[in-house]
Amino acid sequence: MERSWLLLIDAEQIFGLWSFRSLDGSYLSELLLEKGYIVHGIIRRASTFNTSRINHLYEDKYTHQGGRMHLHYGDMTDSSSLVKLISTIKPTEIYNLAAQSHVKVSFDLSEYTAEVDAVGTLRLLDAIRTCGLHKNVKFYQASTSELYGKVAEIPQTETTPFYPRSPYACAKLYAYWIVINYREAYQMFACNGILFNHESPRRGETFVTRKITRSVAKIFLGQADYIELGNLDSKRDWGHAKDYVEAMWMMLQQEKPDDYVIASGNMHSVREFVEESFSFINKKIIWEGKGVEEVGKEEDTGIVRVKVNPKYFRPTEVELLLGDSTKARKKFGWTPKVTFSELVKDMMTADIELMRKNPQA
Ligand code: GDR
Repeated sequence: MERSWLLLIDAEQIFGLWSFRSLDGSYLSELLLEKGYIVHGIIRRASTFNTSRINHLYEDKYTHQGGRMHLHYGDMTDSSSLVKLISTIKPTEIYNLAAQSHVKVSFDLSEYTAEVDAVGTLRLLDAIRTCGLHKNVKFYQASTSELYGKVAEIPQTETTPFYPRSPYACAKLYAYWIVINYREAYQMFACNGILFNHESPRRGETFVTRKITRSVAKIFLGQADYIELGNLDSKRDWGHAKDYVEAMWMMLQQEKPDDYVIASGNMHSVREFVEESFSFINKKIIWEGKGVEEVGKEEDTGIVRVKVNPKYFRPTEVELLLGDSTKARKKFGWTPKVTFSELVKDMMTADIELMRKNPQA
């Protein structure tokens, strides 16, 4: 296969850390390198090392030299950095995975979230035009199931109306439409992947699935006693990130650009995710109390392992999400391979190993 250039963007900022944290970025880089691509990633400057998820992709992980993986400094809030990178690299595919991607944090950093997630997408599209590459580049936009928010129908498809419920989702709504606008106005090959929650052992520690598997692993090893969570009734359609990055790539290989829902088609509550994680360590959790009084106890010992802390509640919550990815299946044969219990098993196995090696992790 002929080698292609690719520019991969990640500019996620969480809790003041500028870092190449993107879990999708690391899986997508692996997939594209396997396919013979040259991968260019954008990272933000940090005062600490921030490339742990992709270090294994370098030929020389200490100098980040050689091989087909390259990193550059750039930022979604800095147009000239985007123009410089695009004009030098001349990529054929661009995957915009850059975001302040934490929904709860977006209520605190609302303006910043809009700056990166909404206006940042516009800057990137405009940088492509400024470089005169809008007819040559294929563009992928990381859109999200959060757009559906207060859901109008179940399951959600490409035609379900949007009702965003956070500054994050509002910013992503702008990005979704500006991508469609540039597709129609300038005939750009630009696609929105409306991805539902996708997880893995590389998931950031503040997202609920990873928070649960890390804590249950610690409880199993005697390093922690309990976990504190927010809304246990919230329901999500969780899949494995490895499956979902394949869909991103497949979208850009089609004849025409379009928008696609990518989801597992199964929905579970946060409570069920907790139960499944504890069942991996042979513990059954029973629930007592209601609302903020609710606790999860170990059935055999009665020890409290789960507490509810209102500090994790969101001012406006997305109660449930369930996706229907029939369009992607019919158009390019995408189906998820990893089931819900396999996902939990993968994350639990990895976190037990991680905590065993490094209890401070
Ligand atoms: P989400 O993911 O908001 O769906 O967005 P997250 O894992 O943060 O929350 C999922 C649900 O779990 C509830 N919840 C908690 N969430 C967190 N983070 N911490 C807790 O302690 C907790 N307790 C309960 C939440 O209220 C929520 O309902 C993710 C992000 O990756 C987005 O960037 C992406 O667009 C969407 O998935 C698809």
